[in-house]
Amino acid sequence: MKIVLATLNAKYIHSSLALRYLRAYARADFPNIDLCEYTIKDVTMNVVADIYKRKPDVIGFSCYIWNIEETIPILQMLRKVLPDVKIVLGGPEVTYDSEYFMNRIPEADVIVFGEGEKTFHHVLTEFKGRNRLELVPGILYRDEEGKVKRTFPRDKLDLDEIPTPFDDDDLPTLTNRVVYFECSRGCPFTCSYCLSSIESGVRYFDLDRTLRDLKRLIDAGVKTVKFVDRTFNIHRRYALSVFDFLIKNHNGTIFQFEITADILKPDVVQYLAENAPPGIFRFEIGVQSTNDLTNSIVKRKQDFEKLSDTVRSVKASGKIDQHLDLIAGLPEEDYDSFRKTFNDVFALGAEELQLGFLKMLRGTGVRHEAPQYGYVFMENSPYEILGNNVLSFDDVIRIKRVEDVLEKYWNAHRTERTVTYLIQREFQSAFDFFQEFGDYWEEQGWNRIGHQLEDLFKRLYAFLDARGTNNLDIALGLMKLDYLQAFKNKPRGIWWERTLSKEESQEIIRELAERPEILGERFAALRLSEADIHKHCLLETVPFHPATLERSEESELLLAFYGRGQEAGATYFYKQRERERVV
Ligand code: B12
Ligand code: SF4
Repeated sequence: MKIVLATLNAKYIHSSLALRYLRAYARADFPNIDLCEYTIKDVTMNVVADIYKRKPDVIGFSCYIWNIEETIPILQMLRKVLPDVKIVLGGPEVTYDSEYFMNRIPEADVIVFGEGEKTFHHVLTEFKGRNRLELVPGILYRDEEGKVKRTFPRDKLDLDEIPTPFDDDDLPTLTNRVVYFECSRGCPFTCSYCLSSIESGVRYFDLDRTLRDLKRLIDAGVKTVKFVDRTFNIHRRYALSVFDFLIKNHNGTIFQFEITADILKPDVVQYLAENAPPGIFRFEIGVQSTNDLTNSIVKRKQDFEKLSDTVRSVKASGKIDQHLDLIAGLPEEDYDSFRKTFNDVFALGAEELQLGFLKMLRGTGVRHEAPQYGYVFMENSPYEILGNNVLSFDDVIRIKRVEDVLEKYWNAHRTERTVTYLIQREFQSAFDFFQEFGDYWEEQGWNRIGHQLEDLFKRLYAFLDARGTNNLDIALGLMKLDYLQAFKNKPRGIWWERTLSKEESQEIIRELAERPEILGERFAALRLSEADIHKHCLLETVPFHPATLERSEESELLLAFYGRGQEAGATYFYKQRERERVV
């Protein structure tokens, strides 16, 4: 029996863990399985042609919120060109409201709900044998008259029954993609917007097996591993063992974890602060909302004080990047309350802050309770909200404008100095900066055109200028620093008007070549000749003292040095200029 296991990943860089498990579990009895990963951007016809040419008897498709709308047309075409093929669907998107999907997708023979490994194997066994699908727990199927029937749910698996999902011949295809990895299944929490809250209990893979699998990924040269455990740190000892193992064995692989920050114990943070190699771990922390009423409605227990302590301590360690998530549009969180949530969380200073909108996932509590809070939302996936009784559609689109500039100007790490300064000194709050800028961005029609790095800076400057921002020259100075930092080599052009004439620059360079100690010992130690300075340095002035950002009486000379073989960014040297003298 020839089997194709297929899915459309969100992007090429992602990979499907589910398909790898299904194959691993079935393979001993059904060795002829092709694992086919496409993306949601792939042309439907090409996907259909690729599956068709494999001449499968059974096709298993993995369905998620990000691919269901693109998967359905593929199934419709496959049914036409392979009329006898058995089509089996599984995955979180079809696990709930499965009858709806059996009706919407008449091409599907079977839908597997919940955990799929054992059930898929069982379905294949029935296809090969007597076709008694009514004996398979955990599915919906069509009986002889075409009626949709549902069987009882299957008991949960003992996870160690599942063979490792990572094959030796598969590993080379994964090195440059994100490899998803599970230590556990299930979440003890009950957040009503999340599918993981539906199933109770947490099960673990045997720790030694976990460490063995991780070692294989590291040895294969995989660049990024993302743990998909719902709350990685719920089991303190298990988590510490994994951290400890990775600290000793990481070999440059980057590991991302979803952490519940308010329960991460200070001793674990301290252990990581002391031992974690910089840049190897990354924490994703869902904060979602700081509004107590909202959190209690969605049954999310969260101690924001403790969460903040953890985020600050991790940040202070300087070793682990943190990515904090917010959800706009939760029940009873209106525009002003969301503004507060945003500002509370932004103040923690995490490297990234992601603002998403509530999605009414099939199967979740918030979807069941939607009428109670006046929700209107998209009919098809991703079921994003369009408003509710306290948040109008106008508010939703206003907040979308915040999301847009937040991504470009904060999460992309291009304008950190400038934005931090503006928020601290020129705007009432972080949210107000992003909102005002986002509104201006849209008014100018910039959301309809592309932009190079230089445009991002010019647009920020234009916005600050148009609203009559105080101390615009200081903001401009910081923008210069942020801009110059983005290059590995001396940039060819700059977007602002130079403050030093050619003659002045030449004179300064001559003087610096003769007396490099003017810029301090570190600069002198570089031993640059006049030609080197011309080639590797860029001279500018900024109107503030670099340490305090207070306005200097005389402008400050800035030298940006782009060293040979330097990883990224410029090294800056400063010198206060004196009246009557060039330097
Ligand atoms: C990795 C991941 C992503 C990746 C996608 C990777 C990819 N392949 O392209 C990225 C980061 C892009 C992503 C994005 C989003 N995600 Co996501 N994501 C996950 C995550 C963390 C892991 C998925 C995974 O591998 N799990 C492990 C495997 C083993 O479990 P599984 O996928 O459920 O598979 C089992 C069964 O479902 C079944 N099964 C699966 N496929 C098949 C196929 C067949 C034939 C059979 C028989 C059985 C079967 O058997 C498997 C083994 O038991 C899950 C949470 C989680 N921990 O599962 C959320 C999750 C899948 N995501 C979710 C959501 C809501 C999103 C977002 C909408 C979030 C947002 N930003 O608002 C976005 C979507 C973006 C978009 N474009 O619309 C929801 C799912 C909603 C849904 N109905 O699909 C989940 C479950 C999170 C949650 N708890 O609510 N996500
Ligand atoms: S949001 Fe996180 S903590 Fe809450 S139920 Fe989902 S996985 Fe668990």
